[in-house]
Order: sequence, then C-alpha cells, then structure tokens
Amino acid sequence: MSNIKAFAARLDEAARTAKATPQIDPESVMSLEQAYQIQAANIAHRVERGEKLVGVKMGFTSRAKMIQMGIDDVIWGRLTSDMRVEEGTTLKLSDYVHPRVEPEIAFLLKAPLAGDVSASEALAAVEAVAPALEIIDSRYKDFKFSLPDVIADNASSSGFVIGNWHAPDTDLSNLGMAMSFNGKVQHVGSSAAILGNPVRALVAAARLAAEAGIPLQAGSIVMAGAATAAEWLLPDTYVRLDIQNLGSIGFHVQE
Ligand code: OOG
Ligand code: MG
Repeated sequence: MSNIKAFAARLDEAARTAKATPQIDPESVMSLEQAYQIQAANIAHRVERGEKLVGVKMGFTSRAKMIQMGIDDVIWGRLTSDMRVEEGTTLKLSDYVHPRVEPEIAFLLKAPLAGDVSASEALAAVEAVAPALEIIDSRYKDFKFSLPDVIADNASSSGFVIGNWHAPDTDLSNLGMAMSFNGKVQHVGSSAAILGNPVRALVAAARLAAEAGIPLQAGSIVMAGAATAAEWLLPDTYVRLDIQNLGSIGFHVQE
C-alpha cells in the first residue's frame, strides 16, 4: 500500500530533521501488522543510507512505562548502528525533537535466538549483559501517539548507551536501578519491574523479531525496556544510571 511508504518516509524525515510530525493514526484504526510494515519501511530508509541493523528494543515491558504513556501492549523496534551513543558522549538537544531518557538493561547475544524459547534457552544464548540508557524521541507532536503510531515510529527509539558488559550468569531478577541528573536522583526502580525479570523481554524479543523475519543473530543487542518512567532531557545535565552489580554509565546533554 502506497500509504505505508508515504507514512514511512514522513517519519524518517521527521527523525532526520528533528522536526515533529502529526500523528498518522490518532484514532487507532490501523492494524498492528500495518504499523509494523510502516516501521520496517521507515527503518529501511536508514539501511539504504548505510546504517546496519544491530538488534531490537522492547517497549512497554514495565507498568511504569505503560502508565506514563497510556499504552499497555508490549511493542518492539529496530536498533541501528547510528543510534549507538558512546558512553560519556555529549548530546545536543537540537539534534532531537523532544528527547527523554530511561533506564534499561541490554543483552548481547553469542548465538542466534529465534521463535518460542524458554527463559533458560534465551539465557544460554547471552554473551553478556550491561546497564543501558535509552534515548527516546517520539517524532509526533507533543510526544502523543496511539499504539499503531508508536509502532510505526520505531517505538520512539532514537539512541542507546551501553555500559560495561558483564557475565551472563549475573542474576538480573531484582537489581536496584537509579537514574540521576547532575547527581540528583530522578527515578529509582528494580530490574524486576521489567516483566518480572528482564530475561522475559529477551524471550519476547526472540519471538517477535523472528515473526517479523529478522531473527536475532549472534552479535545482536536487545534492549529490555525501561524499568521506570522516562525523564525529559535538559541542557547542562550529566545523566547517570547506576545498577546494582552492573555498575554505572552516563552521558552529557547540552543546549
Ligand atoms: C515508547 C517506547 C517505550 C520502553 O522502554 O518502554 C520504551 C515511548 O515511551 O515513547 O522504549
Ligand atoms: Mg525504552
């Protein structure tokens, strides 16, 4: 359907130029299948420009995020090489529409993982786990969207920061997490907020990515979804995340 291409091009353009665009389906009449087709076509523009697919991100895997955004379905999006933000980098707010940041956990795979897998099968494919921050930047005006809207917009994915990798036998079931701005704690939570255990987000990612025809590979990164609500990025801020047993990461934000 040509609408799919047109919506995809509009969302890609909004992301590239950091200018908000109107919602594409405010009444939520589109099927989720169509929304994911738009997402695929949207990210295909990036791949055509030379970006590589490096993994997937999960969204709305915690109650805190579902409540903040008013959506209670788990969704996923594609991660590309250019979305990676190095630890300690300084971001410029003008490169984004209205960015937010949220505390996550990332997985790195050492083996392919596709279809219906158990939590222990999923863990057996994990090379390492790390503390991670996701920068989300809805391309829609006022950061408002329906479920099809946010899926089409690649689940608001804009950037991801990953800290030091740790052995995959680290128990992820209940790790304390604190996100601070200039040393002041903004949100505290537990990794248990992510579907009871972030490994469940990896199980879901394996199934959803395979269903979409892009099965997770050795080397894929999976972002498990935020444990707490997201926070608006502000100028002159050092954003830091501390996770029990996984260490800390951060980045700077400028006007
Ligand atoms: C959608 C993305 C949700 C998460 O970690 O739950 C997400 C949004 O909140 O804009 O990335
Ligand atoms: Mg997220």
